[in-house]
Amino acid sequence: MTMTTSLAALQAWVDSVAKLTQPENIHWCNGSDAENKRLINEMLRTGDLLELNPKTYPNCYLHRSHPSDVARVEHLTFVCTREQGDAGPNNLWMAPDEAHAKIDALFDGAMQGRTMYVIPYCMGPIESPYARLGVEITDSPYVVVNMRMMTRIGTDALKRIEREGTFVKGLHSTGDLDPEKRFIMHFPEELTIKSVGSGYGGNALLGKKCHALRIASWQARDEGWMAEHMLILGIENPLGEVHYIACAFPSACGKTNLAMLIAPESHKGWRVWTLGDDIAWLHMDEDGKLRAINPEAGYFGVVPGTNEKTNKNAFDMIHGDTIFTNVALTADNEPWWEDKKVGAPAVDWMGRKYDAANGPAAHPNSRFTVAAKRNPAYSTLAEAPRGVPISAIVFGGRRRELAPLVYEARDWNHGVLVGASVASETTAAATGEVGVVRRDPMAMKPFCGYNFADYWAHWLSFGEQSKLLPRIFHVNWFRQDAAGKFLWPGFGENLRVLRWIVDRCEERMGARDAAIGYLPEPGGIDLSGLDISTDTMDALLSVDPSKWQAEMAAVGEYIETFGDRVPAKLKAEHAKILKALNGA
Ligand code: OXD
Ligand code: MN
Repeated sequence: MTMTTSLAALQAWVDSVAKLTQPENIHWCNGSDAENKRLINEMLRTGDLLELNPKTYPNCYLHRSHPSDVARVEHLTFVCTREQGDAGPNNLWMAPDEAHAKIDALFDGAMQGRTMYVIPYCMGPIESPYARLGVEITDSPYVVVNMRMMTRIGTDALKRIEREGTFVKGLHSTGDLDPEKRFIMHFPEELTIKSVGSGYGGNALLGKKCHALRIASWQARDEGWMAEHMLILGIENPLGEVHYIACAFPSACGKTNLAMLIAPESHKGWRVWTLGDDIAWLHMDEDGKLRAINPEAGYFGVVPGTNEKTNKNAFDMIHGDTIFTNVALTADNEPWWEDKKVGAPAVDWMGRKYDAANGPAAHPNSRFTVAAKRNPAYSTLAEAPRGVPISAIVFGGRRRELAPLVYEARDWNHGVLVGASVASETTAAATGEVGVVRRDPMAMKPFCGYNFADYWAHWLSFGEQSKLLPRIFHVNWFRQDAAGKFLWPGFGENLRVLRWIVDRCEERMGARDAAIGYLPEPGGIDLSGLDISTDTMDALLSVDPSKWQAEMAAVGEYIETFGDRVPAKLKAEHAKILKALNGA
């Protein structure tokens, strides 16, 4: 085999994978346009991609995945550390030797007759000191073209890998898509990922969840930074001042929509800039400020619900250079999804003639993949090597009741408890029941590559290092009335809540001191031009002490399941809030 890299460790790994998987060809990806075109043409030939209407959706393609392979599979996702306690009760665990043996047996000969692609990639701007490197080996051309949009792949990444010598090894094979032979395994101590039997984004685009969250969270703990499931946005006021905010919400809870928000009519001169829609890497700078980069370079977003009103930026963005996965088609060969508001489905996501009796036309977790630069609200600071300083961290979940529209933690340690207490109704982003409330600390339940108790200790350790940390907030856009109607209009109107958050950070806004933290005072949230009653606002900002006592008791029980490793400081914060609630 011809030598294709000067880094002996990388070449040796590629050779050993080829020996195991026995591909027909090996292709090192350089990330060029020509290479991308060639792969797309090949997939058009094999039927892996279908071309969409070139007039209205130029350079757009549809991919249909196997119907059993449409979401992340948390029940098949493992963290394989030498000590089980290091993976923690929040992860499925397998001993590394056993895991390697099990998964290598599935990789044995898995690439026969296929091409093996070697994708060097960089998570983060290529010149960023905060960026980290990886190489994904895959037998899926769909993975290559998606990774090319989602990360920075090719020659420049390879050069940096060769210079630094350290990279995350990710091995992926689509296998035969038999759900019985599907595993997503992480070996954080070896900076290694092995994924077999799925072509779905979160399982197969290894730079995303597997590297940038599960492995990176481990690396971050060791190196003193944070890898989080957070969007990053800039909010610009009419004076041109910009504040940067990082928000952690569980999957399919509107991170992409918030990151691309368009100010409502009532807010002339306000703008939101997108830096990232899913993942933030946070580092403390010399002054003690937290700075964020988005390790990704594209969006892998949920399509249903995207329309001119809910997210015009996304709607416009995905009219070109986009790969759709599992959407429906109109008679004009345009992509179609529920709530698109234009057109009608002719063919469903499985390729059948559309029949409402078969359920939604597009899969509820159908996705778009698109380069971030296509976003009209894209902030060029997403390319800044040192990222942006973060003023506020915002947690949130999908809660029909209980959690108010917004509240602020008293300080960093309390904020860590607020993050650890996040719970949300499950969505179609992962296989399993939808709509049940589950604990999802920091929106990282599926993504934290180590024991949550240690992760909370890591979060708390930042509070000891700096007095200039971001303030921490919690939002809930999803509160409903007794009839199941959403109380808050959401989407562009969420800007009003972001403004309150920025005003709090700038110390130009008072707050009501409640047992759970600081809440907006009456009039604190600017409601000009919004048709919402005082009763509704009262309901949105109400804190029911007995429901909150029950909630905090449940949080306490949940934290206890992590045993002795739970930091005493977190328990002390919990006790404080419980006491305040009991006195309320
Ligand atoms: C995602 C997810 O795809 O969280 O971002 O599932
Ligand atoms: Mn996500």
